[in-house]
Amino acid sequence: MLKLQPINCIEMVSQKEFISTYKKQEIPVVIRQLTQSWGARRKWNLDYFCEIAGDNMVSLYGGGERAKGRRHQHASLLKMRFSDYIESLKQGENKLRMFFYNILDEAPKLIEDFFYPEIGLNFFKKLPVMFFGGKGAKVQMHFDIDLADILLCHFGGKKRVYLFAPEQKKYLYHVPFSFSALFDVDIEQPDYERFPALQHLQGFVTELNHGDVLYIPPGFWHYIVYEEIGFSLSLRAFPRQPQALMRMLFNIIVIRNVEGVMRKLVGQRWNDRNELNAIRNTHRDLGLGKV
Ligand SMILES: O=C(O)CCC(=O)C(=O)O
Repeated sequence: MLKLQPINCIEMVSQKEFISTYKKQEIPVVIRQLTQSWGARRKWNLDYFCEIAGDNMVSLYGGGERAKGRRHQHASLLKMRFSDYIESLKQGENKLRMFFYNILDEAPKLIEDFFYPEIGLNFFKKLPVMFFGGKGAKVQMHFDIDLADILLCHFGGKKRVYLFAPEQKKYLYHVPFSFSALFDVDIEQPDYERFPALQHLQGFVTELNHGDVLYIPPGFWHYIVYEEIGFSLSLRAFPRQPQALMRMLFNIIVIRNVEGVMRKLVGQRWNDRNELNAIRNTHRDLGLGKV
């Protein structure tokens, strides 16, 4: 059955230790006190965001639905005022999420509330993005197209994060021309009849609380469940080695565009074919018989 080990939690880390123990070995870790001196740790709550950016229109994603037909797989579901979204989060269960919200463009005042930590990563400072989610929101299993080293700095209520190293891809029902697993792959309630390969999966799990920072090594797959309303800031460092850089560019320029164009041209048949192939390829490669 699916094997999960808890992600190591430490209070603080020096640059030297971070590089040798975590970055070089690609081991995820939660660092609890890295945000200790940040204004964000004291200030970031729903009312504060409302004050800073309440009038902005924001795009919302998720809602427990996969993108169908000709709709882009990462298209937003709807737009609303940030303050209305925050109000709706306060009402209880809410699966709508804000995704990849670039605060440099959208709410630059928030930049004053954090620092780029000196832990040996060369951060890309034009992309401090935030993610918001309501109680019960889930993030489909995926890996990040830019293959970045990520610090996911979490605030607000608890959220559970599952991580899987890139070599676990063979068990994950990767949908061709995407960066995701099949939408129905639910790590918390795995359907081993439909997806028997999940039984071989090995990964990591942790619960992030206000102020915790999770290091996600490049290419790690992640699946996230918001237990409560939460918001995370992601700081990213792009790959520098030529091979990884080429893979990142290939993902961004080729794969993403092929998927976008084919969806537009072919529609749902393209999606159905890729979803079927996710199962076929996985079972074929593992010798699990025909679909
Ligand atoms: O925390 C979230 O809502 C999503 C984070 C994520 O998927 C990412 O950093 O790629």
